[in-house]
Amino acid sequence: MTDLTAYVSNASPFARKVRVTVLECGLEDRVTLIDVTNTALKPDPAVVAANPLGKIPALTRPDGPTVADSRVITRYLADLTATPLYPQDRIWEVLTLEAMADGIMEAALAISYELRFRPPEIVFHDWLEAQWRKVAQALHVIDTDWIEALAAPLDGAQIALGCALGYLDLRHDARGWRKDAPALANWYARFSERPAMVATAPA
Ligand SMILES: N[C@@H](CCC(=O)N[C@@H](CS)C(=O)NCC(=O)O)C(=O)O
Repeated sequence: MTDLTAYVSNASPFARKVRVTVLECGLEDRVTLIDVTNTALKPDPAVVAANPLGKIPALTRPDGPTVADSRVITRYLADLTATPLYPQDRIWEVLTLEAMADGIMEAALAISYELRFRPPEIVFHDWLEAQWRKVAQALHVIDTDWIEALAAPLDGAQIALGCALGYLDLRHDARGWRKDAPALANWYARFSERPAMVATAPA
């Protein structure tokens, strides 16, 4: 029975969190994925109808309001299937690391938007570098303090981090994030081989 609909796109790292979670929770038969082209300047009307913020991912369901914001959707899907992606005994670590991964995506996406939408003559280069510093600082802290946490059974933070690193490869490969985060690079090399990551890799 397909009763849930998720608005997603191939390149969006936030939407990829949901696409990976659908697969990891075995929900492919219940969730219809609708691929949209959605930007702040040209939002998809169906996305705005589902989520007034005009952002993807958004998940509509028959028995309540649209679930929006990737980390709310992933938790909803995990809860629906009793998949332990948010284990109570380490919930604050998982939520904190997921928030850090989402923050990496936000900063990386802000760089992409600045370069894609602002006329080249008024691109604010200091601001681009300030956003990249956030990414680099977060990667350093994860590489230094969080590698042990990444060895735990699959959770929502690992999914978010995998999608954040995949997005860095997709849009900011030239920055070479791996050279300053070797342990994280090792973890990601293994994590990105999970079938759900392979199946959702941006084309
Ligand atoms: N905090 C949101 C961020 C979602 C987000 O920024 N999505 C982007 C695509 S990657 C988007 O829809 N942007 C359109 C806009 O900013 O209006 C989440 O975790 O879902």
